[in-house]
Amino acid sequence: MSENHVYPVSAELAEKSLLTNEQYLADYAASINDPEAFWGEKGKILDWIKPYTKVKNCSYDPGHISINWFEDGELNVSANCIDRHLASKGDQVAILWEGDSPDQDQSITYNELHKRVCQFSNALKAQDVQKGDVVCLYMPMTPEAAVAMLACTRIGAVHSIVFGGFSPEAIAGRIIDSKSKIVITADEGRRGGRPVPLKANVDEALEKEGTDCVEKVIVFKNTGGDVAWHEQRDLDWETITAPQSEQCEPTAMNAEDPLFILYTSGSTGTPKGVLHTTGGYLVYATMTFKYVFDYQEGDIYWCTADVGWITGHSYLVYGPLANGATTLLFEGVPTYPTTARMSEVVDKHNVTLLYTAPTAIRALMAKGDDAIKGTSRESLRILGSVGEPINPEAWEWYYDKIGNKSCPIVDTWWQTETGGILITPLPGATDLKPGSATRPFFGVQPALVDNEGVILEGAIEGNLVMLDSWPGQMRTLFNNHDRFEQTYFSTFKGMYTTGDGARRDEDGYYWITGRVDDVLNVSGHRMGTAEIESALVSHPKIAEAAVVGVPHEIKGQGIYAYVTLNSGEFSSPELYAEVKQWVRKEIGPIATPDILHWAEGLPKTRSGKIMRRILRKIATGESDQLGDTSTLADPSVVDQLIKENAEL
Ligand code: 6R9
Repeated sequence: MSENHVYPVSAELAEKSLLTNEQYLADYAASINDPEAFWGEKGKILDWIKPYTKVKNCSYDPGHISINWFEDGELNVSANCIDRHLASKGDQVAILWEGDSPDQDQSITYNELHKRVCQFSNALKAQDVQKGDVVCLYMPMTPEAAVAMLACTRIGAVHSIVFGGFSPEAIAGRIIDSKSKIVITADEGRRGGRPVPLKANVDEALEKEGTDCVEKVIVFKNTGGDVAWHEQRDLDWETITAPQSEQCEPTAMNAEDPLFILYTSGSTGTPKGVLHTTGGYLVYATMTFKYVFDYQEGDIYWCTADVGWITGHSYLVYGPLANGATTLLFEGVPTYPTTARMSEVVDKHNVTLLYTAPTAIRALMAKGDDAIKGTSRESLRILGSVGEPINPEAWEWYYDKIGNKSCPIVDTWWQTETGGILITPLPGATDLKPGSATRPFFGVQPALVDNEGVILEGAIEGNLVMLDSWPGQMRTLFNNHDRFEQTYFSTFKGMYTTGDGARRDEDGYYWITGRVDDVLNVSGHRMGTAEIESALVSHPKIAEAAVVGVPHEIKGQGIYAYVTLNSGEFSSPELYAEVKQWVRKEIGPIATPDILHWAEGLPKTRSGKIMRRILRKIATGESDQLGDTSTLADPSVVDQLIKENAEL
């Protein structure tokens, strides 16, 4: 599809949306010309216990990276997400829960949510959880996940959510790094008709060395499945919560007090603990939710992301609830029990705003009209996409089939680190081009730079950076400010490095081209090649491994792993399966390699550096475009790999 294919905003849409293009342009200019005044005003979207007098205090100067917003203000996140809505919409549904099985659902009003969160907050307090303590959540997609998050924020505890698909190894790593005091989990989760052994995974994680910071494990009985019980350590959610008072005074938090830690993959080393703080994060999540989804009273909003990812934090829980919206939380998967489940859920709950990922869209697209069979999806008003570049074919299918050619698509570009959406269309303001995330949100100053950090002008491609801070920006890496500075501010001085490449067209629209570093994006999940390699080489028979991404029709990127065995070891179909299983167990199912390539040797420079550029070309069958190979220590390795690839 050509980029000239434009879907202009209709006069009718502009009329009924919160913002027109003229308003966007004027407000955007104001937000850049005077961020203090702009955000000083917009910060009032929240209720403050103590109003701020300072708005922005940020430095991108090398050696002094420091980011502060609304720094003398005080507020409470759960009070903003719940209490302030009680008077006007206490009986409105806050969380609409749809179970894995279509006959299970729940509607939780703001009044009910308030009660549940207060009781659970008191239960946490009774376990001596205090302001600043880190609480690890390893939860299924049930309302209790949101209740636990909000309860943490109510008492000032810092949550660290671990995605329910991660392995015991991965849980342990995050518990150790964050020094979690409590773990909150469930007996089991449910996905696609199958149980997920959450408690068993936690039990296994807590057997690992270094996890003795954990004092208690709170277990929500979700499926009633059989689980081991450690009398001294395990607590039943219901038993400790039911007797608690239904009132719990929200703790006043400074705007810069930590709100949560969320681990994400980088190009090197272990996952990084991205730290977000209270005031700026919530202002930004609330503002972006409102304008990007054009939120209006009566909307039913459904974000399909898991709470274990940043999208599940900002746009499943905090952004929608701070706006007083009804947010749908779905336990299952888009194609169970039928291919049309996603569309069926839309019809069942009259969803008006739908936010999902390209990988889900492509998986449905592969099923053709079965994905919408027997459904009308007439309630839909706006569609959203997040997590990876959406190819124009998938965009068009989403638009035509799911949206009945009548809903604008907001292709939202952002990252765990950015806290909220940075580049996105706004429904009534932005003409759409399939495949483009279009223009910056208020206060966001993207730029493209060359590899030397020189800012590029006009229609051009380059490294995507941000020239100044926005309220939702991460503040540091938990306990590792040096790594924070090194990772995000050292490649190009004085700017935030996103790690993504992008192209800007004649209209100033941004087209994200993907990661420029060694980070893969598999089904919208970020995976560091280094993490997968380190899982591979921890296998006793493996000497060396190199992982690259290859295009994958549904997942966006697939994982292609070159594996060199120890001398004396031989490849076999059994070992192939065993190695895949090994990675699955070390990290989680999402990291399972798609292809293993038994390699006798890897292409290296004379200084011993693996030449990934060459490995990528071989993996994608472009061995006629290897580029400069003059620095190779042993060129015959490459010929051998090309031969082996052809035989895979
Ligand atoms: C929110 C989230 C971040 C990386 C990011 C980029 C890719 C996200 C995108 C997109 C193109 C979009 N990405 N949204 N690429 N178009 N609309 O996904 O956070 O898990 O940290 O991933 O995902 O490469 O750098 P996170």
